[in-house]
Amino acid sequence: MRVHKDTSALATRICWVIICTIAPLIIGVMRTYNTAELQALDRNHHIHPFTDHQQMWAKGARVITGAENIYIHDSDGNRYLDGMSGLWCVNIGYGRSELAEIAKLQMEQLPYYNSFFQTAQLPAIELAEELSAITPAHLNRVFFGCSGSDGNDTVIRLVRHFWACEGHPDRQIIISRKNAYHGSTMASASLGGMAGMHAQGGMPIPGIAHIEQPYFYREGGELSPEEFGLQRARLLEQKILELGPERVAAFIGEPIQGAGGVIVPPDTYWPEINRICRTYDILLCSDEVICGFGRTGTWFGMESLNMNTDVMTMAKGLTSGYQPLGAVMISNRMAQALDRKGGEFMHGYTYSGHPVACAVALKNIEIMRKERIIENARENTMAYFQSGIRSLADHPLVGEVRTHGFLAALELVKNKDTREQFDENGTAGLTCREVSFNNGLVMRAVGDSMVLCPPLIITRDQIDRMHDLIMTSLDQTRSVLTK
Ligand code: PXG
Repeated sequence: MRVHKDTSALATRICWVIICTIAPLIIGVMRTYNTAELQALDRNHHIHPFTDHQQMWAKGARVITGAENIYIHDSDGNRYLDGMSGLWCVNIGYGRSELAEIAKLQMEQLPYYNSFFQTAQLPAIELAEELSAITPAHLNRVFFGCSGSDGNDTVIRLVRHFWACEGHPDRQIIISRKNAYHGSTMASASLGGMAGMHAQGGMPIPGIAHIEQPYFYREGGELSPEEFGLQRARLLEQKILELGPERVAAFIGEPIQGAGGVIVPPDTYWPEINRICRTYDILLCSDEVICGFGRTGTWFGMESLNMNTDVMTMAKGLTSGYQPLGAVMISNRMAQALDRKGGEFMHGYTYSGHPVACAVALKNIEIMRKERIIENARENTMAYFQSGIRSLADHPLVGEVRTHGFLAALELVKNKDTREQFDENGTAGLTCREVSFNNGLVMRAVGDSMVLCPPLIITRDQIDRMHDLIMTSLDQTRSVLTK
């Protein structure tokens, strides 16, 4: 009897503890923040990246409160299929508790220590080794940062430092492409070729040159894709000769341009770029921030697109977006030169090799390997996704379909024969994005190209569902635009 009494008293106490701790939390959250209040606070205090604030304030920010698998939820209880993996990054999907657990463990053991001045810590050491293992054999040294943008700043400094070590300090110029996206710092945005970004704040910085992109649909003219690929690649050769090979350090490109609208280059493009870089001994930098970590069906885009990369930038999928982390890998040739003659590399960030971010990246890669996420996608779902997307070429609004791996773009046009756009302001894209959000699907609009980049774990059933939502959204967009 006594035991029974004690047990029930204990149970009552536990119930009270639960009620007293959880109820105020729930009530507190509900009372403190409804959507309108959150939007008002946001409006008053928060500067958003790449956002027209006047437009956003007119309707209020969409407040995202939770996520699982391939879905996100907003503060009004709506659920959306996230066709963009967040911002091209949540490759293994949302809600993997293993990543939360490893972050907690690492925070308890060593929440922070730096890698400056001859110190090191375990997660960064292990991750450096793991990245050497999963990248092609000649890439074995890594520099850590926090993002793709600072990674590309690091690329500029590393390649210039390398050439100085090799006795060619005049090899300073990096060649990039118009409509490329390499980040948002002064240097990485200058590397990028986004005219709108350059128009704000005095970019590009000196020492960077741009050539045209391999955008066949809009710029291919009468050429075949193969001829166009060669022609655009040979612009690199022309630029090198114009600047003088002794002044050029490197060429940088995304294997497939992501933020530029999923521009998949013709098959002839990268092999010709490889040849040109080899001929003039120009370093080839592959910006893998989007194409890395399985996005194209191999660990890195340089593998599926056949690039002879000397330097590789990665971020996003490195942690599946669960922690901010970036990395730059360099070839053995570069590493040896830096070892021999580099001295102190005067570059680094407080959070270079952050132990929590590195621990999360290691667990993310472990999950990808154990669950064969890339292989499964390549063997079971990517081709299925692509054939569904390709079938949308028949839709009256779709001028071109571009797809590779788990990347796709549907370019919307007013007239499929003439490729005429609805207008110059991306109205068609913005309309379609809004309509698809209302239908429960996140797509990104790059101008009038509707872009998709779903988590690699998406199943065939979910792809079917996504396809239906895209179809409905295209039909509704057409009704709005042709009203
Ligand atoms: N390189 C590439 C190829 C990228 O796509 C960066 C570098 C910069 O990474 P960070 O981590 O500094 O953002 C990126 C980022 C968009 C969009 O609108 C794309 C990116 C970032 C934000 C928005 O499509 N890509």
